[in-house]
Amino acid sequence: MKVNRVLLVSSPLDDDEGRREAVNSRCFPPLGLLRIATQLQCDVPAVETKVVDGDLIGLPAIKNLVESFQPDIVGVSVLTTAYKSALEIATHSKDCGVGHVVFGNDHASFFPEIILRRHATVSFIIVGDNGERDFVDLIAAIRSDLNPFETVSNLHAIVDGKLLSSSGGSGLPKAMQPRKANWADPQFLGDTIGTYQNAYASRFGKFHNTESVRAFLVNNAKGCYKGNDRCFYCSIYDLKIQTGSTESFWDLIRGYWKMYGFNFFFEVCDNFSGNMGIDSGDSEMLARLKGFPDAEVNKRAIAMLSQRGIQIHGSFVLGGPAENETSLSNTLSLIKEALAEPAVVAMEVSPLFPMPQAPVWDLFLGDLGKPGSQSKFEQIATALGKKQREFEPVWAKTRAEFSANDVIDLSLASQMWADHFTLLGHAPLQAIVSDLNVKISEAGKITGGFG
Ligand code: B12
Ligand code: SF4
Repeated sequence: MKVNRVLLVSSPLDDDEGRREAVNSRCFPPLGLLRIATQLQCDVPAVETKVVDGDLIGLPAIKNLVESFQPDIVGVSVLTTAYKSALEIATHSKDCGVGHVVFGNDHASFFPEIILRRHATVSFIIVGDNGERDFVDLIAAIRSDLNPFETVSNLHAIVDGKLLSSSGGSGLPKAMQPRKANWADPQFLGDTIGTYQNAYASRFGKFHNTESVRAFLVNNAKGCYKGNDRCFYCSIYDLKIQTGSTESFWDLIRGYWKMYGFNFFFEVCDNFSGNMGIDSGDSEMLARLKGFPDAEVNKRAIAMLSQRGIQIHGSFVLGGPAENETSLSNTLSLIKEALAEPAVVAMEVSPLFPMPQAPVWDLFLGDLGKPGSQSKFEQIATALGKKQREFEPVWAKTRAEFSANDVIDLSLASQMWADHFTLLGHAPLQAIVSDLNVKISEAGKITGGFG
């Protein structure tokens, strides 16, 4: 098939009532897509590639672009919170005669078969964290009319009613060599690079003592050391550790600085990044959420960062498993202390959202088969003062709503979680989150979050 034009779209956040943006939303471009576009241009230069950020331009503008650019292939980056928009983009693309729509990123990776069976508008799903390699191999295969399942890793599609899947890489000759261009070429952003950098500077510039900060994303390390025992709410598809060379990383930083004048870099590694997951001020809650039972560690970390002049974007989760008045009040005290700390420049307080792949998802659906799930559940049930059988009617409802379902109503999930798995309930928690957001703004910090 002829492939002259490829459009890569980061799906915009679904328009759900009450959803808030992250503190640095629209301050950074979609790095994963930029890296895919950069690699595509390098390997298949004949293809014209555009990258667009749905959160920046919105769904109607994306649809217009599909009409005017007339791509042969549309690749969509799909997170759980942006899945409904992604389906709309797929439908519109197919209506406009696009040859193939390809979904990638976390949400697509969770449910390839369900998505492909339910939505004929989605032609392929590439799961996992190596889009630079796998998407580029797919384009090359389609252009050469080769069977993509022989040359592309992590690929899924329905063919003649059957799910076809290629393995995770080994055995496929091209995939043996990862071709990860760490370089993400800012030229794909055109003028919008200024839009992002101005948004960052106007929101955070005052904390850098300068308005001339020019921020950009980089990523030299993926994955997390807690891969086998992930945090209770962690909904990242793949936590396998992958790192690039330190030398080429610094070359990259020097290159961005010299060529483009970028002078502030946000490393978005899964396990450490610009956002500090403080989560809770209660030791028992921290043990349940993150597996370390010491709220003092958080306080010491804040103090140490502050002493060294390192600014903190802190995030807190309210409504953890069996959250009660005491644990909440410990967290509220820590939030109060953090608000008085000048090094804390941004704070996100969110209710807990159960999302796929996270340990909370299994407990929420009563799927206790994984190692450790049963004992985790029993501890939480004891703290809630309930017997396992009392959860059966709740699980019947959560399974009916969320099992084997690609479209997740996150507001409902969060509400059902807080009502049945905490001692506080959803409505009071929501009220506290709203009140805290007012206080965070009044303290001169940037507010945002999830929920
Ligand atoms: C930076 C970041 C942001 C930035 C994004 C900037 C931007 N414009 O992209 C901002 C702050 C704006 C943001 C917003 C949000 N984020 Co965010 N974000 C991240 C973070 C920290 C890094 C992402 C990144 O750039 N990684 C580096 C690049 C190189 O890798 P990548 O994005 O994974 O892309 C690779 C593969 O996934 C794949 N791929 C990606 N897209 C595609 C598309 C195709 C077609 C193919 C084939 C492959 C492919 O190939 C890429 C290259 O290897 C991740 C956590 C993490 N470390 O992954 C959370 C994360 C992705 N965010 C998350 C969430 C929840 C949000 C928000 C809802 C927060 C909010 N309240 O607004 C919004 C959602 C925005 C949206 N439209 O969906 C969750 C998603 C969970 C889920 N199950 O979906 C994550 C995993 C954090 C977490 N711990 O849970 N985020
Ligand atoms: S939330 Fe962060 S620290 Fe926890 S398992 Fe996920 S990546 Fe690792």
